[in-house]
Amino acid sequence: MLSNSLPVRDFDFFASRFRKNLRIFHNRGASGIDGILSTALGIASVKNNPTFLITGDIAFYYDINALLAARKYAIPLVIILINNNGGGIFNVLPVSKYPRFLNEYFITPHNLHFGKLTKAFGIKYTKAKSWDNFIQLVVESFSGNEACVIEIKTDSPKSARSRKDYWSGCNKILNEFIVPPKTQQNN
Ligand SMILES: Cc1ncc(C[n+]2csc(CCOP(=O)(O)OP(=O)(O)O)c2C)c(N)n1
Ligand SMILES: [Mg+2]
Repeated sequence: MLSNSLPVRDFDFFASRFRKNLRIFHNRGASGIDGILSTALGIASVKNNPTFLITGDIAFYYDINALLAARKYAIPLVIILINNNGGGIFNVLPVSKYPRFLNEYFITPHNLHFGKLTKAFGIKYTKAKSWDNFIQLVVESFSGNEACVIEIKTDSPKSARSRKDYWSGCNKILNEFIVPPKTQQNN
């Protein structure tokens, strides 16, 4: 399952088009970030295949009480928590031009310790130390029979800059291929 905000957008933009055996769920509706974890647990509780949730930190925190159900019913959901310490999406929206309001009212950084929070619910937790380590943790999680959280810490302003560079690089390449239509000459 994909959470709202950047996870669903990034998946849309960057997921491989060649892996067709994935089944994707999401609560699109009005793009709410509430109830994401509960929905994913509901899905994982009735599926036989490994089920993953890719979520941002604020969406995860909104519904963190659902971890109690995860433990009580031993639901084997693998939660991939992308922690950029707030609503990173706002760094790429027009509101990012208003630094006076951006942090306090939109990004809302919290500095929460998700390791401690997750463990307080009795849920297994690991933090990925590198990309290779992340892949290894995901592979290991396949064989688990209970919920677990794999946290990835990211730097939101840095990611916003990488996205900008990526898209301007794409524009540059595309512009080289697009021949502008010839302007009509008046005789
Ligand atoms: C219930 C609800 N409250 C508030 C919002 C407004 N909102 C949209 S994205 C977002 C931040 C989400 O942060 P996170 O889950 O960490 O994802 P990120 O933007 O960092 O990818 C908020 C608060 C919403 N969509 N739904
Ligand atoms: Mg976030």
